[in-house]
This record gives sequence, C-alpha cells and structure tokens, in this order.
Amino acid sequence: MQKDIYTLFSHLWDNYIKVTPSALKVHTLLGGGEPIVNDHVAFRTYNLPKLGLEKLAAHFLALGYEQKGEYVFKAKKLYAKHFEHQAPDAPKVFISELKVEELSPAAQAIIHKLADQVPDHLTDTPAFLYTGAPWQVSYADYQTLLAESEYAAWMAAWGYRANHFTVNINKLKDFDTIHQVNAALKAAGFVLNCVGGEVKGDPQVMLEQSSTMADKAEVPFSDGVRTIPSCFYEFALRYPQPDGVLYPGFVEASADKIFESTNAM
Ligand code: OOG
Ligand code: NI
Repeated sequence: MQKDIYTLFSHLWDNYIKVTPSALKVHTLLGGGEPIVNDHVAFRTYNLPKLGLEKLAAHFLALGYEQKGEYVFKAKKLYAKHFEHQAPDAPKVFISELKVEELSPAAQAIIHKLADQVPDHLTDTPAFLYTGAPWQVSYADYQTLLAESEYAAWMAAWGYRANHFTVNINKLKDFDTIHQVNAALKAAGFVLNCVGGEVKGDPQVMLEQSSTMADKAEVPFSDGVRTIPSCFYEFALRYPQPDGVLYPGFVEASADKIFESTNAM
C-alpha cells in the first residue's frame, strides 16, 4: 500500500479508536499477533451540495481509488458507492449519503442548520474525512432526527470519521469461517448485530458479513454531554466468483442490516 494511503487510514484509525475502544480488543482477539487487514472502511454523509458523497470520494479518487458499485436503500433514503484501489491490502471504501430532501421539513431544517455552519473549503483537504462533527448540534435536535432517521441522527452527532473498519476474514490465519469469528467475539463479550440473523449474506451472494453493535461514547451536544452509540466493527468473508477472483462488491440486502449497527440497543 502506498505511503499516502497508509497515512490517511492511520489518521482515520486513530480518530476511530478514540470513540470505538473495543476495536483494539477485536484486533487482539482475531489477529493472533499478526496485523489485521481491513476489507473496507465506511463513511456517511448528507447529500447536500457542500457535503455530498462526491466531496468525500474526491480524496480517495486523488489517491488512485476507482469508483465501482452503486447501491440504493429505498426505505432508509440512502444512496451509496464503493471504491477500490489496486494496491494489495488497500481497504475498499464504502460511502453512503442520506437523501435529505426525502425527510420531513422539520428534519431538513435541522440538517440545513448544521450544514450552514460548515465553512465552504472544509471539504477540500483529506483531513476533512476525520474532522468529526463540524457543527454544533443540540441533544433536542439529535432526538428529533433520531425519531425519523437513525442515520440522520448519527451523522449529526458524529460527523466525518470512519463509521466502521471491517476485518478481512479471508486474511485471518486462525479463523476460516464467519461462524468461528462470531463465536470468538461472543465468547469475549461482544454484542453482535442480529438484525436479520448474525450472518448477513451467504456463499450464493459471495459475501458473508457480521458486525458488532456500536460502542457508546460521550458527545458534547450544545445543551450538554450525552452518551450515545458511536462506531462499530464489521467482519467480511468473500467467496470466489466463477472466474476464481474473490467477489469485490457489496450486497444491498446485507448492507441494509449492517446500517443498523449504530442503533441503540
Ligand atoms: C454502512 C453499512 C453497509 C456494508 O459493508 O455493507 C456496509 C454504514 O453503516 O454506514 O458497511
Ligand atoms: Ni461495511
């Protein structure tokens, strides 16, 4: 992996573990002393002109990433794309955006109020990707968003950062199946996302995924500090396509459930 890619993911990782301390335990548990290879890292945003998916993607395209699949999540009002880099072990990047115009006028007004606080050029530097929430938000507004879209609320509280890293199970030396990984996580006390079953996907769709439920961390809302769900860890096992190459894409039906890993338990 080239140095600039490595540097960006190191910054993202350092920022992510501040609010997701259990990620370090995941590495100790699954790594067997070897470094973990990440399958992908995911980001969220609002689809406003100043903050849309393309603003985030630009930084990965500049590093040599290429746009690959597109995904639509109708009920959650989300659109997503994934990006790949040819360098061995460079994580894939999954970026989703919330279709703000499909929310209620009240929710839209809150989100516009947040976006109005963002300086125009904030998105121009790669450090934007781990800048956190570049706005002040009240707990009252967070709760108004939460009642309508958990994604909208998570975004308001946590802003720009890696939403999750994803262990590449294919590269683990001590684990062959996702069931073994899940069993080790549960034995160590992790709570898994069980929406639609612990394992999302199967060998037919060539991708199996599972994830922890998000850690909880403090957010300095404008009207006081509250502890809410932060970020989570995901686990992915890929199967070969007929041509022998591992399936590189994502699976909408599975991703739809992974999004729920930031729900309150
Ligand atoms: C993204 C959920 C989808 C996957 O691997 O399918 C996903 C999110 O929660 O922001 O990460
Ligand atoms: Ni993911």
